[in-house]
Amino acid sequence: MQSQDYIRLEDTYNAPNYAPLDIVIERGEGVWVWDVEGNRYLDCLSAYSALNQGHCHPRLIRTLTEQAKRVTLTSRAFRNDQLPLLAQEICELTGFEMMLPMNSGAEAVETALKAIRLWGYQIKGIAEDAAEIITCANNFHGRTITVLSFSTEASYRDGFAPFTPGFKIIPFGDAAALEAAITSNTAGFLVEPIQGEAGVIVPPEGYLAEVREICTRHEILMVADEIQTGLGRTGQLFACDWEAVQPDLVTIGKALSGGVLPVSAVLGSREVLALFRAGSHGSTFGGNPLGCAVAREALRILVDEELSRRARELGSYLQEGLQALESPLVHEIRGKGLLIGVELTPEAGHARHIVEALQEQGILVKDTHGSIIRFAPPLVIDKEEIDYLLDRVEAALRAAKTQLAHTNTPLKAS
Ligand code: IF1
Repeated sequence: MQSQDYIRLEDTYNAPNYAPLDIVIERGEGVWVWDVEGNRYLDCLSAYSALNQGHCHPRLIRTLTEQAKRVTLTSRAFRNDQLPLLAQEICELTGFEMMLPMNSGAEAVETALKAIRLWGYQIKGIAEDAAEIITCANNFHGRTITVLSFSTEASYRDGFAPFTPGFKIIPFGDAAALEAAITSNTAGFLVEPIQGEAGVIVPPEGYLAEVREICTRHEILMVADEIQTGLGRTGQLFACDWEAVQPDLVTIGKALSGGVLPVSAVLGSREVLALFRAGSHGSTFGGNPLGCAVAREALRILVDEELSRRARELGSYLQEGLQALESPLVHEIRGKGLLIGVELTPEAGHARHIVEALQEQGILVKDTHGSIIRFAPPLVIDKEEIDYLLDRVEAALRAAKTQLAHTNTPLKAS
């Protein structure tokens, strides 16, 4: 079968809740993927930062297959020999006291929201049903109805009402707005240290430290969603580490399994996470031994291969390289580590055009909000591969510029 055959099948039998690029991936290794025709591409999306350790890392595949032969799932009705070790290792690595394992990122966020409310009622003493949680405009925390209740993106929300009450939305990056929004019923503040889906929006320096201080002073929980920014992506284990901030709760997912299986977790203090009681929360697959074994190895790879340091150094190298292209079509380059957003000028037209040109050159990236291209390759990328990427970005931007000069109209998405 050829790519077109797979695309036709997918479009016939699979719900159309995505508009993917027309590339059908068959195989992946490190930073590279191959389509069914055998064309090779440099993956600069990393499944939205889930593949920090690269595609099919040999150590992860070995752990996966070895554990799969032993036992894959016990449910939490019984104990297994992997969950306790993951919990211990993750706490020792991150400095948190406890973990609560789930599967998808959205589930980890839902879990954190439940933890905030438990703490609000039981510890802070908020009156029944009155707890409020503050969140930020342009956030992305997942797709469940409760999480969409505080999304500000119409395309994610439309048609899915009624929503869950109890959320307040303030501007991102504005510590004064947080302070002003807090009432005696506020239990927590949920925030992405860098807003990923919004277009790699980095808050003003000092924001996270100020948020920490405000949350402590007003006795509310600071909850950082590090599902996209965590586990090395921004050049530190957590993006909050850039400001030496320890939130009360952190959600992680994506790269926790190195892109092998859905494994997510909430990390936090005993004071908060020990409020869950038997029966008050759970998941059939959460904490399964296969996922836990893979996550343990994924974390060891992060440490052994110094992926945070790589992201920091190679991220600067890539950002500087993009800057040095001095393309007139680029409005701004921003980000931290290997989470980089390139915002095009209005003149450049729809970013999808450049994304498709890059695909033809063997580079996989994704546009967001029409004008932003996200570069987030696996953290195992090396300097030569970044040079390879920069050459092709330069060519794509130059070709787009030339085409613009000829047509004199902004490029449209095809
Ligand atoms: C999609 C975006 C990225 C996340 C943060 C929780 C979740 C995500 C900070 C939920 C998920 C994803 C999911 C994927 C696309 C993607 C995305 F463009 F939509 F926003 F990464 F930038 N918190 N992000 O970024 O995790 O339940 O998906 O495991 O929904 O299409 P999940």
